[in-house]
Amino acid sequence: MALTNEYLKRVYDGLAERCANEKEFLQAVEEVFESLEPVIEKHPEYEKAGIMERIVEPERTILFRVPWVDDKGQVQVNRGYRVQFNSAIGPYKGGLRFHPSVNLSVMKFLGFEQIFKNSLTTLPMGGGKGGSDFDPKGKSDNEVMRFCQSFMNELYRHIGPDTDVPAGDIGVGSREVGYLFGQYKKLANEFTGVLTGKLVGSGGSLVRTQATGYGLCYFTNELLKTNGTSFEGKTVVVSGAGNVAIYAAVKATELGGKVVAMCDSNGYIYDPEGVDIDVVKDIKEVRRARIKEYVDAVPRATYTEGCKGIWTVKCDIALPCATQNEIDEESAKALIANGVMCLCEGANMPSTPEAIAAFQNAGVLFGPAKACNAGGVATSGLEMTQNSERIYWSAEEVDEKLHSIMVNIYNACEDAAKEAGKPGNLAVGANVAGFLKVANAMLWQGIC
Ligand code: NDP
Ligand code: 2IT
Repeated sequence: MALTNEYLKRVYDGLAERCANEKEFLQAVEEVFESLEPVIEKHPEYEKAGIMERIVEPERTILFRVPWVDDKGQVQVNRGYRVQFNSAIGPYKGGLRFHPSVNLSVMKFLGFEQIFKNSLTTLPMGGGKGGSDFDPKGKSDNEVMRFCQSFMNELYRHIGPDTDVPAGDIGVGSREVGYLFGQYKKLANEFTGVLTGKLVGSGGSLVRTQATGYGLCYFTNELLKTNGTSFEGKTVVVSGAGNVAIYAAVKATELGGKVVAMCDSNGYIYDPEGVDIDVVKDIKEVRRARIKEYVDAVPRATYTEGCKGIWTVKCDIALPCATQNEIDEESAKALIANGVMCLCEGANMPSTPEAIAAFQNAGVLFGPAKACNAGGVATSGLEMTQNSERIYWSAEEVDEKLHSIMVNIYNACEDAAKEAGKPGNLAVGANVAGFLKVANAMLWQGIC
């Protein structure tokens, strides 16, 4: 679909010219702009205040050198990023990704999406993202520690509990957050909630580890319920085997689904009896090994090289939880041909625009990432609240709040989709509902 609104088209075309090399960023912007056409037509004040020109430009982009010494005594240099995208409704908030594919385009797409996702949570958090092209895979703990310390030596001057609060994402889990937090504490000489995803007992919130995966299933469950069904008895495919995938698989199983396939970037496992999540946890969380080892522990399962093949596994519900653009049109068609009835996105932007169109045309129930995976950052927001209050909530209390936030997000998306004349289109609903609060805050704060 091409943009028809004159203002949106002008802003998008200008951006496409200036950011011609930022493919992922332009993809994320175009998807949001397409959804916002009816809103922009209805609110000429947004054009007058240059809201769209401003919202696509990060407030600040920090790019820095991260030098460190490997175990052989050799100097290594990586690139560090922090994109402080929008602070209209709160301090910048969003994860850090350590992966060789990280570049400015990836950082900006993630930061841009984060603005609307954080708005949907209803908590006071602006949007940001950061990371590095550093690859933690195959590095020793000491190498990871030295890298994290060097990364924080620069980042610390740009962040703070009321300024910018990073967290984890791909390649950044509890180990990395620990090293980053330790170095921040040393440099700033303060113990504050400057990062989320901290160790429970050292400022961290219960349920943050599980939150993205659990939240994804709470959202999916609402969508299924609205359509008169549930996880009960459904076959589920979950891509990835990291933080989001593992806890999505746990909750989907708890809600009565049978998870039959999971993957990492090398290949996928198929277990017709239902994946034994404890085995996956041991491989990925404890031993940091490869998913193919699953078949050593569970001989009834099979392993296939290549992660794309996971989308040829027959399922009722698909939960992509690995990375951006992991589902292209061909994979979408394979899922549809195999009878998928619901797809909810745990990863950020896992479906290409062509794949989304295919799902929507085929009547597949579709839950967009910025709504479906908002449970992670929402629980980060709850961690910030606990840190400010200098108090810890019980697991039950956090889980209950997470659950009600996800139900509220689902309802907000449904209502906004209806209001925008696209009932049932949760992708439109998420963009519109997320955008309005940010745009109105920007209007209220003047041109800044
Ligand atoms: P992890 O690093 O814990 O796990 C990532 C998983 O995805 C691994 O199994 C990894 O395989 C696989 N993966 C990563 N990159 C690729 C790739 N290019 N091709 C195929 N597989 C890949 O990350 P998370 O689980 O935290 O993040 C997964 C997704 O969820 C990301 O899109 C992230 O942005 C999103 N997300 C995360 C949140 C969080 O709270 N952590 C919150 C909201 C969204 P391998 O081990 O082989 O690299
Ligand atoms: O994409 C995301 O929302 C995250 N990686 C979580 C961010 C956070 O601040 O908890």
